[in-house]
Amino acid sequence: MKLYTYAVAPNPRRVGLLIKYKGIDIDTQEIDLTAKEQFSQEFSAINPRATLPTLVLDDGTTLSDTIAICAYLDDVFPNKSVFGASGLERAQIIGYCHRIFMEGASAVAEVLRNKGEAFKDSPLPGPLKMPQIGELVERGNLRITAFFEAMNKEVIDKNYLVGDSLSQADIDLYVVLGFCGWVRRAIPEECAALQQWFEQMKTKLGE
Ligand SMILES: N[C@@H](CCC(=O)N[C@@H](CS)C(=O)NCC(=O)O)C(=O)O
Repeated sequence: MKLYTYAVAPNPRRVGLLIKYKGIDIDTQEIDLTAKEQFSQEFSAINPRATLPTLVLDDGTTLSDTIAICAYLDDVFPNKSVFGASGLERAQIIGYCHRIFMEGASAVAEVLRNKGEAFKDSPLPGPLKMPQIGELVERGNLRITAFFEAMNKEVIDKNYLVGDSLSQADIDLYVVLGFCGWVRRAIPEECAALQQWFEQMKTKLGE
């Protein structure tokens, strides 16, 4: 199999930290998003959605959604599973990953991509061209505040979001809290449980 990635970007980081935590080795190629390499003819033939990460299996099957890639890799490399010890834990972990993506990552992307030249005509990932909407920057910031508050409640008196070991939900929350920094949003002081959880997770992930 081969992983196409751009290691510093948030969705690729969700996979990168999973790979690092599990200590697995995968053939990897960097596609430079700042150079718009995702739109090259060569990469468009691999993933017409032009997004990263993308995992191509040996039989040619392509996975182009982070949660699908993570679930697949966890299944193929079961050592140190990050998808739970039971069916219920697996469901809870996937639920958190979805929520963190929808409420956190997409709020940050709303702020980041609806202003400035870098994402002009490209407020959404992929080849779709459309105008930026300035008002979404303000709404995105409100959503980030709500995300911090909601996640603060989720981690009170908890080492991990689900169960008693590190999961993909923890990796995703850690990555998205870091992504908030891209739009100069730090975890607020009043979210002390979340600040503490983030610092502890940094150590656990060897960051
Ligand atoms: N559906 C994808 C979305 C991944 C995504 O948005 N990746 C970003 C990098 S974090 C990307 O490829 N952006 C390409 C672009 O901005 O054109 C997933 O869940 O993995």
